[in-house]
Amino acid sequence: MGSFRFLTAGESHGPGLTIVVEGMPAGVPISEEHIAVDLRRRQGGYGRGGRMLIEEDYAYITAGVTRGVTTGAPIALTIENKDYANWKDKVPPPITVPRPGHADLSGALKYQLDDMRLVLERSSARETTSRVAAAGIAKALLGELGVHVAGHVVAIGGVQAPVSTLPWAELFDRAEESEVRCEDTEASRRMIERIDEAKANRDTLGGVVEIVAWGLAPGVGSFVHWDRKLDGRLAGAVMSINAIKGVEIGDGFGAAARPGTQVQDAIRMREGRLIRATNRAGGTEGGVTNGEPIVVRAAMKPISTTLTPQPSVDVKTGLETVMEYQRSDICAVPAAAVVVEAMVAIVLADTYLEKFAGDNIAETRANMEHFLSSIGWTALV
Ligand code: EPS
Repeated sequence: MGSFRFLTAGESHGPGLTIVVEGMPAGVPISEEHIAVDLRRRQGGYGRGGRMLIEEDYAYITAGVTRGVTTGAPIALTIENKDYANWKDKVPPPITVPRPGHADLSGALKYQLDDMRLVLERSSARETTSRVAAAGIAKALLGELGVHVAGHVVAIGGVQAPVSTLPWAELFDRAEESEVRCEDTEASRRMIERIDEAKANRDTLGGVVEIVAWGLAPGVGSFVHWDRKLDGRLAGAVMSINAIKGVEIGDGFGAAARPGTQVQDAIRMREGRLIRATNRAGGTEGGVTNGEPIVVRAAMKPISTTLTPQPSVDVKTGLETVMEYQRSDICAVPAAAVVVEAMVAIVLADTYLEKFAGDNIAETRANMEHFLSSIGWTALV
Protein backbone atom coordinates (compact mmCIF):
# COMPACT_ATOMS: atom_id res chain seq x y z
CA MET A 1 0.00 0.00 0.00
CA GLY A 2 1.33 3.42 -0.71
CA SER A 3 0.33 4.76 -4.09
CA PHE A 4 -3.11 5.95 -2.88
CA ARG A 5 -2.99 6.67 0.85
CA PHE A 6 -5.48 8.14 3.26
CA LEU A 7 -5.74 8.97 6.93
CA THR A 8 -8.86 9.70 8.95
CA ALA A 9 -9.32 11.52 12.26
CA GLY A 10 -12.39 12.39 14.28
CA GLU A 11 -14.61 11.30 17.17
CA SER A 12 -18.21 10.18 16.74
CA HIS A 13 -19.55 13.07 18.85
CA GLY A 14 -16.71 15.53 18.30
CA PRO A 15 -16.96 18.58 16.01
CA GLY A 16 -16.27 16.62 12.84
CA LEU A 17 -14.29 14.20 10.73
CA THR A 18 -11.08 14.99 8.85
CA ILE A 19 -9.68 13.02 5.90
CA VAL A 20 -6.40 13.45 4.01
CA VAL A 21 -5.94 11.60 0.71
CA GLU A 22 -2.53 11.47 -0.93
CA GLY A 23 -1.24 10.08 -4.21
CA MET A 24 -3.91 11.25 -6.66
CA PRO A 25 -2.60 12.35 -10.05
CA ALA A 26 -3.43 15.87 -11.22
CA GLY A 27 -6.26 16.45 -13.66
CA VAL A 28 -9.04 14.31 -12.16
CA PRO A 29 -12.41 16.10 -11.86
CA ILE A 30 -13.78 15.83 -8.30
CA SER A 31 -17.12 17.13 -7.10
CA GLU A 32 -18.39 17.40 -3.54
CA GLU A 33 -21.89 16.62 -4.82
CA HIS A 34 -20.66 13.37 -6.31
CA ILE A 35 -19.05 12.33 -3.02
CA ALA A 36 -22.27 13.31 -1.23
CA VAL A 37 -24.23 10.71 -3.22
CA ASP A 38 -22.28 7.86 -1.58
CA LEU A 39 -22.37 9.56 1.82
CA ARG A 40 -26.17 9.63 1.54
CA ARG A 41 -26.23 5.98 0.46
CA ARG A 42 -24.21 5.08 3.58
CA GLN A 43 -26.62 6.92 5.83
CA GLY A 44 -29.67 5.06 4.59
CA GLY A 45 -31.04 1.55 4.82
CA TYR A 46 -33.83 -0.06 6.80
CA GLY A 47 -32.86 -0.71 10.41
CA ARG A 48 -30.66 2.32 11.06
CA GLY A 49 -30.83 4.10 14.40
CA GLY A 50 -31.59 7.67 15.51
CA ARG A 51 -28.20 9.19 14.68
CA MET A 52 -28.82 9.08 10.95
CA LEU A 53 -31.89 11.29 11.41
CA ILE A 54 -29.59 13.97 12.85
CA GLU A 55 -26.73 13.87 10.33
CA GLU A 56 -26.65 15.06 6.73
CA ASP A 57 -23.12 13.97 5.88
CA TYR A 58 -21.40 16.25 3.38
CA ALA A 59 -17.64 16.37 2.76
CA TYR A 60 -16.17 19.81 2.12
CA ILE A 61 -12.97 19.77 0.10
CA THR A 62 -10.48 22.18 1.64
CA ALA A 63 -7.25 21.31 -0.20
CA GLY A 64 -5.82 19.60 -3.27
CA VAL A 65 -8.69 20.38 -5.66
CA THR A 66 -8.80 23.67 -7.56
CA ARG A 67 -11.72 24.66 -9.80
CA GLY A 68 -13.06 21.11 -9.41
CA VAL A 69 -9.91 19.33 -10.57
CA THR A 70 -7.10 17.59 -8.60
CA THR A 71 -3.74 19.36 -8.61
CA GLY A 72 -1.55 16.46 -7.42
CA ALA A 73 -1.36 17.93 -3.91
CA PRO A 74 -2.78 16.09 -0.86
CA ILE A 75 -6.56 16.36 -0.77
CA ALA A 76 -8.21 17.35 2.52
CA LEU A 77 -11.87 16.83 3.35
CA THR A 78 -13.93 17.74 6.41
CA ILE A 79 -17.33 16.47 7.46
CA GLU A 80 -19.34 18.16 10.18
CA ASN A 81 -20.92 16.08 12.98
CA LYS A 82 -24.29 17.80 13.38
CA ASP A 83 -24.85 15.83 16.59
CA TYR A 84 -21.92 17.71 18.16
CA ALA A 85 -24.29 20.58 18.95
CA ASN A 86 -26.20 18.20 21.26
CA TRP A 87 -23.06 17.05 23.09
CA LYS A 88 -20.68 19.98 23.32
CA ASP A 89 -22.07 21.48 26.52
CA LYS A 90 -22.66 18.15 28.24
CA VAL A 91 -20.27 16.13 30.37
CA PRO A 92 -21.70 12.63 29.89
CA PRO A 93 -21.12 10.17 32.75
CA PRO A 94 -18.12 7.89 32.26
CA ILE A 95 -18.78 4.40 30.86
CA THR A 96 -17.28 1.76 33.16
CA VAL A 97 -19.32 -1.26 32.00
CA PRO A 98 -17.95 -2.46 28.64
CA ARG A 99 -20.29 -3.70 25.91
CA PRO A 100 -19.23 -7.19 24.76
CA GLY A 101 -18.25 -7.28 21.08
CA HIS A 102 -17.15 -3.63 20.90
CA ALA A 103 -13.65 -2.24 21.46
CA ASP A 104 -14.77 -0.89 24.89
CA LEU A 105 -12.87 -3.31 27.14
CA SER A 106 -9.83 -4.16 25.02
CA GLY A 107 -9.42 -0.49 24.06
CA ALA A 108 -9.66 0.74 27.67
CA LEU A 109 -7.13 -1.86 28.83
CA LYS A 110 -4.78 -0.96 25.98
CA TYR A 111 -4.82 2.81 26.57
CA GLN A 112 -5.35 2.55 30.35
CA LEU A 113 -8.52 4.65 30.21
CA ASP A 114 -11.04 4.84 33.06
CA ASP A 115 -13.84 6.05 30.79
CA MET A 116 -14.72 3.69 27.93
CA ARG A 117 -16.55 6.53 26.21
CA LEU A 118 -13.13 7.65 24.99
CA VAL A 119 -12.75 4.29 23.20
CA LEU A 120 -16.29 4.32 21.81
CA GLU A 121 -15.83 7.80 20.38
CA ARG A 122 -13.11 6.66 17.99
CA SER A 123 -14.04 2.99 17.49
CA SER A 124 -17.62 3.90 16.43
CA ALA A 125 -18.65 3.05 12.90
CA ARG A 126 -19.09 6.79 12.46
CA GLU A 127 -15.49 6.58 11.13
CA THR A 128 -16.74 4.71 8.08
CA THR A 129 -18.17 8.04 6.86
CA SER A 130 -14.56 9.16 6.33
CA ARG A 131 -13.75 6.03 4.34
CA VAL A 132 -16.69 6.58 2.03
CA ALA A 133 -15.55 10.18 1.47
CA ALA A 134 -11.98 9.02 0.67
CA ALA A 135 -13.44 6.43 -1.68
CA GLY A 136 -15.26 9.20 -3.54
CA ILE A 137 -11.80 10.38 -4.62
CA ALA A 138 -10.67 6.81 -5.44
CA LYS A 139 -13.80 6.24 -7.52
CA ALA A 140 -13.21 9.44 -9.50
CA LEU A 141 -9.79 8.06 -10.48
CA LEU A 142 -11.17 4.61 -11.31
CA GLY A 143 -13.95 6.20 -13.38
CA GLU A 144 -11.29 7.90 -15.53
CA LEU A 145 -9.79 4.45 -16.16
CA GLY A 146 -13.09 2.71 -17.01
CA VAL A 147 -13.51 0.86 -13.70
CA HIS A 148 -16.88 0.64 -11.91
CA VAL A 149 -17.34 -0.53 -8.31
CA ALA A 150 -20.72 -1.25 -6.71
CA GLY A 151 -22.14 -3.16 -3.76
CA HIS A 152 -25.40 -4.81 -2.77
CA VAL A 153 -26.84 -6.93 0.03
CA VAL A 154 -27.20 -10.67 -0.50
CA ALA A 155 -28.32 -11.78 2.98
CA ILE A 156 -29.71 -10.31 6.22
CA GLY A 157 -30.36 -12.34 9.37
CA GLY A 158 -30.36 -15.62 7.45
CA VAL A 159 -32.68 -14.42 4.64
CA GLN A 160 -30.74 -15.11 1.47
CA ALA A 161 -31.40 -13.36 -1.87
CA PRO A 162 -31.46 -15.75 -4.87
CA VAL A 163 -28.43 -15.55 -7.19
CA SER A 164 -29.27 -13.00 -9.89
CA THR A 165 -28.60 -13.41 -13.59
CA LEU A 166 -29.01 -9.69 -14.35
CA PRO A 167 -26.09 -7.75 -15.87
CA TRP A 168 -24.12 -6.04 -13.06
CA ALA A 169 -25.15 -2.46 -13.90
CA GLU A 170 -28.87 -3.37 -13.94
CA LEU A 171 -28.58 -5.43 -10.76
CA PHE A 172 -26.99 -2.54 -8.85
CA ASP A 173 -29.57 -0.04 -10.13
CA ARG A 174 -32.33 -2.29 -8.85
CA ALA A 175 -30.58 -2.85 -5.51
CA GLU A 176 -30.44 0.95 -4.97
CA GLU A 177 -34.25 1.04 -5.14
CA SER A 178 -34.58 -1.39 -2.25
CA GLU A 179 -34.65 -0.18 1.37
CA VAL A 180 -32.21 -2.98 2.22
CA ARG A 181 -30.08 -2.53 -0.93
CA CYS A 182 -31.14 -5.96 -2.21
CA GLU A 183 -32.03 -6.50 -5.87
CA ASP A 184 -34.69 -9.19 -5.24
CA THR A 185 -38.09 -7.76 -4.24
CA GLU A 186 -39.29 -10.81 -2.33
CA ALA A 187 -36.01 -11.23 -0.44
CA SER A 188 -36.07 -7.49 0.41
CA ARG A 189 -39.55 -7.86 1.85
CA ARG A 190 -38.48 -10.82 4.00
CA MET A 191 -35.32 -9.03 5.15
CA ILE A 192 -37.39 -6.03 6.29
CA GLU A 193 -39.75 -8.40 8.12
CA ARG A 194 -36.73 -10.02 9.82
CA ILE A 195 -35.40 -6.59 10.89
CA ASP A 196 -38.82 -5.71 12.37
CA GLU A 197 -38.79 -9.00 14.28
CA ALA A 198 -35.28 -8.31 15.58
CA LYS A 199 -36.40 -4.87 16.75
CA ALA A 200 -39.44 -6.30 18.52
CA ASN A 201 -37.14 -8.88 20.16
CA ARG A 202 -34.74 -6.09 21.24
CA ASP A 203 -32.04 -7.70 19.12
CA THR A 204 -29.83 -6.88 16.11
CA LEU A 205 -29.01 -8.55 12.77
CA GLY A 206 -25.98 -9.06 10.52
CA GLY A 207 -25.72 -10.23 6.95
CA VAL A 208 -23.65 -10.59 3.81
CA VAL A 209 -22.79 -7.96 1.20
CA GLU A 210 -21.30 -8.48 -2.24
CA ILE A 211 -19.11 -5.98 -4.07
CA VAL A 212 -18.27 -6.17 -7.75
CA ALA A 213 -15.67 -4.21 -9.72
CA TRP A 214 -15.77 -4.43 -13.49
CA GLY A 215 -14.05 -2.85 -16.49
CA LEU A 216 -10.71 -4.01 -15.07
CA ALA A 217 -7.35 -4.35 -16.78
CA PRO A 218 -5.49 -7.63 -16.24
CA GLY A 219 -2.10 -7.56 -14.52
CA VAL A 220 -3.00 -5.28 -11.58
CA GLY A 221 -1.66 -6.47 -8.22
CA SER A 222 1.25 -8.88 -7.86
CA PHE A 223 2.14 -12.53 -7.32
CA VAL A 224 5.77 -11.95 -6.31
CA HIS A 225 5.38 -11.12 -2.62
CA TRP A 226 2.67 -11.66 0.00
CA ASP A 227 2.01 -8.02 0.85
CA ARG A 228 1.59 -6.99 -2.79
CA LYS A 229 -1.09 -9.56 -3.62
CA LEU A 230 -4.39 -7.93 -4.56
CA ASP A 231 -6.59 -10.60 -2.95
CA GLY A 232 -4.76 -10.23 0.38
CA ARG A 233 -4.99 -6.46 0.22
CA LEU A 234 -8.70 -6.57 -0.55
CA ALA A 235 -9.38 -9.02 2.29
CA GLY A 236 -7.34 -6.97 4.77
CA ALA A 237 -9.01 -3.70 3.82
CA VAL A 238 -12.50 -5.20 3.99
CA MET A 239 -11.79 -6.99 7.27
CA SER A 240 -10.73 -3.65 8.80
CA ILE A 241 -14.33 -2.40 8.62
CA ASN A 242 -16.32 -2.43 11.88
CA ALA A 243 -18.26 -5.69 12.44
CA ILE A 244 -16.89 -7.49 9.35
CA LYS A 245 -15.95 -11.00 10.42
CA GLY A 246 -15.48 -12.88 7.16
CA VAL A 247 -14.32 -12.09 3.62
CA GLU A 248 -14.35 -14.26 0.51
CA ILE A 249 -13.31 -13.68 -3.08
CA GLY A 250 -15.05 -15.48 -5.93
CA ASP A 251 -16.42 -18.86 -4.83
CA GLY A 252 -14.47 -18.50 -1.55
CA PHE A 253 -15.62 -20.94 1.13
CA GLY A 254 -17.87 -22.76 -1.37
CA ALA A 255 -14.82 -23.79 -3.42
CA ALA A 256 -13.37 -25.60 -0.39
CA ALA A 257 -16.03 -28.29 -0.72
CA ARG A 258 -15.56 -29.05 -4.44
CA PRO A 259 -12.95 -31.02 -6.39
CA GLY A 260 -10.30 -29.07 -8.31
CA THR A 261 -11.87 -29.71 -11.71
CA GLN A 262 -14.95 -27.77 -10.57
CA VAL A 263 -13.37 -24.61 -9.25
CA GLN A 264 -11.29 -23.34 -12.19
CA ASP A 265 -12.27 -20.93 -14.97
CA ALA A 266 -11.53 -22.55 -18.33
CA ILE A 267 -9.34 -20.38 -20.61
CA ARG A 268 -10.75 -20.18 -24.14
CA MET A 269 -10.05 -18.33 -27.37
CA ARG A 270 -12.98 -16.59 -29.12
CA GLU A 271 -12.45 -14.50 -32.24
CA GLY A 272 -8.83 -13.88 -31.34
CA ARG A 273 -9.65 -12.91 -27.73
CA LEU A 274 -8.76 -14.72 -24.52
CA ILE A 275 -11.93 -15.32 -22.55
CA ARG A 276 -12.89 -17.19 -19.38
CA ALA A 277 -15.85 -19.58 -19.38
CA THR A 278 -16.74 -18.70 -15.75
CA ASN A 279 -15.56 -16.34 -12.98
CA ARG A 280 -15.23 -18.66 -10.00
CA ALA A 281 -11.91 -17.05 -9.06
CA GLY A 282 -13.64 -13.67 -8.59
CA GLY A 283 -11.31 -11.75 -10.88
CA THR A 284 -7.93 -12.53 -9.28
CA GLU A 285 -5.48 -15.34 -9.92
CA GLY A 286 -2.20 -15.38 -7.99
CA GLY A 287 -3.04 -12.01 -6.46
CA VAL A 288 -3.29 -10.35 -9.90
CA THR A 289 -6.39 -9.21 -11.81
CA ASN A 290 -7.23 -11.47 -14.76
CA GLY A 291 -9.59 -8.95 -16.37
CA GLU A 292 -12.79 -10.61 -15.09
CA PRO A 293 -14.91 -8.72 -12.56
CA ILE A 294 -13.59 -8.75 -8.98
CA VAL A 295 -16.24 -10.28 -6.71
CA VAL A 296 -15.80 -9.83 -2.94
CA ARG A 297 -18.28 -10.89 -0.29
CA ALA A 298 -18.14 -9.83 3.35
CA ALA A 299 -19.96 -11.20 6.40
CA MET A 300 -21.09 -8.62 8.93
CA LYS A 301 -21.89 -9.75 12.45
CA PRO A 302 -24.98 -8.27 14.13
CA ILE A 303 -24.31 -4.89 15.79
CA SER A 304 -22.93 -5.76 19.24
CA THR A 305 -25.11 -3.27 21.13
CA THR A 306 -28.54 -4.80 21.74
CA LEU A 307 -31.54 -3.38 23.57
CA THR A 308 -31.51 -6.68 25.48
CA PRO A 309 -28.86 -6.20 28.16
CA GLN A 310 -25.83 -8.49 27.89
CA PRO A 311 -23.68 -9.71 30.79
CA SER A 312 -20.65 -7.61 31.64
CA VAL A 313 -18.65 -6.32 34.60
CA ASP A 314 -18.40 -2.83 36.05
CA VAL A 315 -14.62 -2.50 35.97
CA LYS A 316 -14.76 0.24 38.60
CA THR A 317 -16.38 -2.02 41.23
CA GLY A 318 -15.40 -5.43 39.87
CA LEU A 319 -19.04 -6.54 40.17
CA GLU A 320 -20.92 -8.50 37.52
CA THR A 321 -23.77 -6.55 35.96
CA VAL A 322 -25.20 -5.86 32.47
CA MET A 323 -23.86 -3.50 29.83
CA GLU A 324 -25.20 0.04 29.46
CA TYR A 325 -27.19 0.59 26.27
CA GLN A 326 -25.72 3.20 23.92
CA ARG A 327 -27.75 4.43 20.95
CA SER A 328 -27.20 2.11 18.00
CA ASP A 329 -28.68 0.45 14.90
CA ILE A 330 -30.81 -2.70 14.62
CA CYS A 331 -29.23 -3.56 11.26
CA ALA A 332 -26.52 -1.69 9.34
CA VAL A 333 -25.94 -4.25 6.56
CA PRO A 334 -27.29 -1.97 3.74
CA ALA A 335 -24.82 0.72 4.89
CA ALA A 336 -22.01 -1.84 5.13
CA ALA A 337 -22.46 -2.57 1.41
CA VAL A 338 -21.47 1.06 0.73
CA VAL A 339 -18.52 0.92 3.14
CA VAL A 340 -17.15 -2.36 1.74
CA GLU A 341 -17.61 -0.92 -1.76
CA ALA A 342 -15.53 2.06 -0.57
CA MET A 343 -12.65 -0.07 0.70
CA VAL A 344 -12.63 -2.15 -2.50
CA ALA A 345 -12.47 1.07 -4.55
CA ILE A 346 -9.60 2.38 -2.40
CA VAL A 347 -7.55 -0.81 -2.79
CA LEU A 348 -8.17 -0.82 -6.54
CA ALA A 349 -7.15 2.85 -6.85
CA ASP A 350 -3.97 2.03 -4.94
CA THR A 351 -3.06 -0.99 -7.08
CA TYR A 352 -3.98 0.81 -10.32
CA LEU A 353 -1.68 3.71 -9.44
CA GLU A 354 1.05 1.24 -8.50
CA LYS A 355 0.82 -0.37 -11.95
CA PHE A 356 0.07 2.63 -14.13
CA ALA A 357 1.38 5.56 -11.99
CA GLY A 358 1.62 8.99 -13.68
CA ASP A 359 1.59 12.44 -12.08
CA ASN A 360 -1.22 13.56 -14.39
CA ILE A 361 -4.26 11.42 -15.22
CA ALA A 362 -3.42 11.74 -18.93
CA GLU A 363 -0.10 10.04 -18.20
CA THR A 364 -1.79 7.34 -16.07
CA ARG A 365 -4.32 6.64 -18.81
CA ALA A 366 -1.62 6.55 -21.49
CA ASN A 367 0.40 4.10 -19.36
CA MET A 368 -2.64 1.85 -19.08
CA GLU A 369 -3.52 2.05 -22.76
CA HIS A 370 0.07 1.36 -23.76
CA PHE A 371 0.16 -1.70 -21.50
CA LEU A 372 -3.18 -3.02 -22.78
CA SER A 373 -2.23 -2.58 -26.42
CA SER A 374 1.19 -4.16 -25.90
CA ILE A 375 -0.42 -7.34 -24.50
CA GLY A 376 -3.10 -7.24 -27.23
CA TRP A 377 -5.88 -6.91 -24.63
CA THR A 378 -9.26 -6.07 -26.13
CA ALA A 379 -11.62 -7.32 -23.47
CA LEU A 380 -11.75 -4.00 -21.59
CA VAL A 381 -15.34 -2.79 -21.39
C1 EPS B 1 -22.83 5.66 13.03
C2 EPS B 1 -22.89 6.54 14.06
C3 EPS B 1 -23.13 6.08 15.43
C4 EPS B 1 -23.99 4.83 15.43
C5 EPS B 1 -23.43 3.73 14.54
C6 EPS B 1 -22.97 4.22 13.22
O1 EPS B 1 -23.77 7.14 16.04
P1 EPS B 1 -24.27 7.20 17.58
O2 EPS B 1 -23.27 6.38 18.39
O3 EPS B 1 -24.24 8.65 17.90
O4 EPS B 1 -25.64 6.63 17.59
O5 EPS B 1 -25.27 5.10 14.97
O6 EPS B 1 -22.32 3.13 15.14
C7 EPS B 1 -22.50 1.92 15.72
C8 EPS B 1 -23.64 1.35 15.84
C9 EPS B 1 -21.28 1.26 16.21
O7 EPS B 1 -21.43 0.21 16.85
O8 EPS B 1 -20.20 1.75 15.98
C10 EPS B 1 -22.62 6.08 11.65
O9 EPS B 1 -22.36 7.28 11.36
O10 EPS B 1 -22.70 5.21 10.77
